[in-house]
Amino acid sequence: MGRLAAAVVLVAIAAAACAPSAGTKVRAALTTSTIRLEPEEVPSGMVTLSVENLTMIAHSVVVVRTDLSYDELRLDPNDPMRIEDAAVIRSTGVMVGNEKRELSVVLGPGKYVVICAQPAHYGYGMRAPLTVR
Ligand SMILES: [Cu+2]
Repeated sequence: MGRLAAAVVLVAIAAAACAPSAGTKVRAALTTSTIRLEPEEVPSGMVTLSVENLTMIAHSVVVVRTDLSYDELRLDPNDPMRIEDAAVIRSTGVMVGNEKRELSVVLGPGKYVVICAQPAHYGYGMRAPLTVR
C-alpha cells in the first residue's frame, strides 16, 4: 500500500470513530403480530428506530424501560401507555398503514422493550426486547 492510500484509510477510520452523534440505527419492522428489531442489542447513546409499518392497520411504537421480561409487561387494557413496573420513554404516536417513521431516543445501559400501544396489540405479540450495553 502506498503512503497516500494508507493516509486515506487512516482518515476514513478516524471519521468513523468520530461520528457518535449519528447514533445507532435499529430497523423496526411491524407486522400484525410481531415487532422485529435488527439489531436487538445496541451500544448506549443515541438510538434511532427506523419504524416501518408493513401492515394496512394502525400501530404505535413505544420504547419502554423495564427489568421485566419483554413478554411479561402488564399493560392497562384501557390505556396501554400505562404499564406497571415500566417507564415509557418515547412513542412514535399512531402510525397509519404502510407509514414509516423515525424515533430517536438517548438510552443508557439496561433492558428495554419495544411494544405496540394500540389496544390488544401487545397481547397479539407486538413486543420485542432491546438490550443497551
Ligand atoms: Cu400494533
